[in-house]
Amino acid sequence: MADADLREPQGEVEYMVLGCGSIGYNVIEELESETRSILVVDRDEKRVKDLLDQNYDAVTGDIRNPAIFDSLRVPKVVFVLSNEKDANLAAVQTIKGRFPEAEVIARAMDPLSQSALEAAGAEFVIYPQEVVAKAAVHQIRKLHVTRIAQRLFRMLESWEGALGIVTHNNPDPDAISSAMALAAIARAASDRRLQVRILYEGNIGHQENRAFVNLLDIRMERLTPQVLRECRYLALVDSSAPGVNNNIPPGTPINIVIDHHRIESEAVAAADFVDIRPGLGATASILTQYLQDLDIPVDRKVATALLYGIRADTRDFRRNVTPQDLNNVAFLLPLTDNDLLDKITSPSISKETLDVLGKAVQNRVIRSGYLFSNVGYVRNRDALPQAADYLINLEGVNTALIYGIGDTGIILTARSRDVRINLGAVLTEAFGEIGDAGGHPNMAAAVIPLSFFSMVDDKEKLLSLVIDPVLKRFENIVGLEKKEGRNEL
Ligand SMILES: [Mn+2]
Repeated sequence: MADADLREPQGEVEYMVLGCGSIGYNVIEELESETRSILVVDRDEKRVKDLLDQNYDAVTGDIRNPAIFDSLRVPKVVFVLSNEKDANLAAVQTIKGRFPEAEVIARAMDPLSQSALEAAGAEFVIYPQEVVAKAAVHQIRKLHVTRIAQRLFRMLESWEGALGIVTHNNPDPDAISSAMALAAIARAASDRRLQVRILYEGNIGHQENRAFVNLLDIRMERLTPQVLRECRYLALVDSSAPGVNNNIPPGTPINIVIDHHRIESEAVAAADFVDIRPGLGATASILTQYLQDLDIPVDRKVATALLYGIRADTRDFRRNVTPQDLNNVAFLLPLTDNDLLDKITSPSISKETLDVLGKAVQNRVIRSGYLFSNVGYVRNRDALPQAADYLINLEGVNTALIYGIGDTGIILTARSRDVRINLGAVLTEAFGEIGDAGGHPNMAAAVIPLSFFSMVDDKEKLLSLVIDPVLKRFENIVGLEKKEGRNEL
């Protein structure tokens, strides 16, 4: 091929820029830091002369004319950036037609030419107006977020005394890690003048959550009226108002609310600082962002806790997770303690959970793909869903209903792999009127209070007396009662 020989020998060029107005010029300036191996083609002779004066390689030519490429060696990367949409489209078509290997980045003049350029084979099409609009909105959001964190910091800076950080009842890793991070921010802001106390009610049931608290050595206190009086300031994390899934008496003044749950406006406390972002997968994600924005050093425990909090609330980054959450995870990753994280996620099973699992396996009754199992009296409710998760894997089982009796009533947990059944709806229909029920199509739970029977000592006997009509409601709705024969396993 003779085409390359027509020009002065210039060796291989890495980039070609077609059309060198203001955008083209900015691109070559940007590329300049890594290479001078750039060839510019522009039809304006004066512009080409200016570029040559600045020591750039440039030739005069109309990029609409396919013949100009006869005498030019087309490199791997071509920027098509003139401000004429027909010229850009023609150039992309010629290049893609003749040099399919070349990677083409093209400038669109409007949304319509954007799709035409893509159809012509451009690898990447830039519509500058859109890029500017996106950057502008992104920047202002970033600025707002940073301002929010700074406002929190300045507020904490001015406080003295005790700050109670209250998690929701039966706190989960999201709530606990958020409280830890807020405590770290409060300490940094107040130069340790603020005495920070993390408060909770209920229990920490699931063995993974207990491992989390123990291994990270998290100090938490019970939320008692006495402790509440001692705290001059109160913050709520992962819940939005006093009395909303926490034991603070409604009406108590709250200073800080940080949450990610979608809520009605009445359920948000009037506080000095409120940051509720239902878009995010976890409250821990919001706190992680504060730490980044404020440039506060994050210690290993806090980073590990936050990462675990985000992971748990998003079910291993599969539920309600946003790019923002993943950015925050990326920030935390190098700061976390991997060994610790491993230990939390594979904790040893507590004796009670093991007992419940054992009873669930032993007492199972299977009928037409439905597994029922009575686990008797249970103190730790979290054991039930774990048993159901385990038994749903049995061969021949599509739906598992595990039930037992707690201190206040009958507890049922169900799991299903059967796409025809909506468990949440079934349990609500069966038990919604006589108790609390709800859930998702494939996992649901119900609690039926037994207020009249709380005097009974032998809870298991009580359960065996009342369970038949209870199960009947479930069987009727799923249509199980019509099928004859009990093939117990
Ligand atoms: Mn949460």
